[in-house]
Amino acid sequence: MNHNHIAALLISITAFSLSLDRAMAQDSGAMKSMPGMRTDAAAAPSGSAGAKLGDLDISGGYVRAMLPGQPVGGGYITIHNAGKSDDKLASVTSSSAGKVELHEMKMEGEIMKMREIKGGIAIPAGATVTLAPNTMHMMFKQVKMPFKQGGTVPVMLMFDKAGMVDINLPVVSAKGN
Ligand SMILES: [Cu+2]
Repeated sequence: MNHNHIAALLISITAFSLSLDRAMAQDSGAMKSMPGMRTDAAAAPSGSAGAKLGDLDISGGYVRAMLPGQPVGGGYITIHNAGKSDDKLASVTSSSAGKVELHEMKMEGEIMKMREIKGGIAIPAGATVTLAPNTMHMMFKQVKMPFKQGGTVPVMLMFDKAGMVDINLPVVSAKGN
């Protein structure tokens, strides 16, 4: 994908969400007055999992079903730190995978690449950190049984301050919905 293609893609996405906003605004006056309303492609699918752990509000957790032959799985989650001290997602483990790594997506020249985030993900006081497609994800390696839509994948999240929490992440479609 070259820069022109990316620019064209961004323009078409913007045009799409603009026309969608307009359509919704026309659809009902009530919707217009909802400031939180967004056409957000990275929104977590319905049925996603969460938990409360100390000052942390964890929500929107899910994994994607794995396509045949796909060796690794991807998972996403949102963490809000309502407390006054910084925290950090230090590591993730799962009984469904030999190991779970934290990865980030980065443009290297014109190619989107992922790489491991060493040392965990900072969750600053007051911040909301979202692991979402195109930003960060949990990468499941040495997966025992390929993730199937409708199933669940148990994870244990370990935070430096808040401690650890078990969450069962639902498996949604490979497309993420
Ligand atoms: Cu990855």
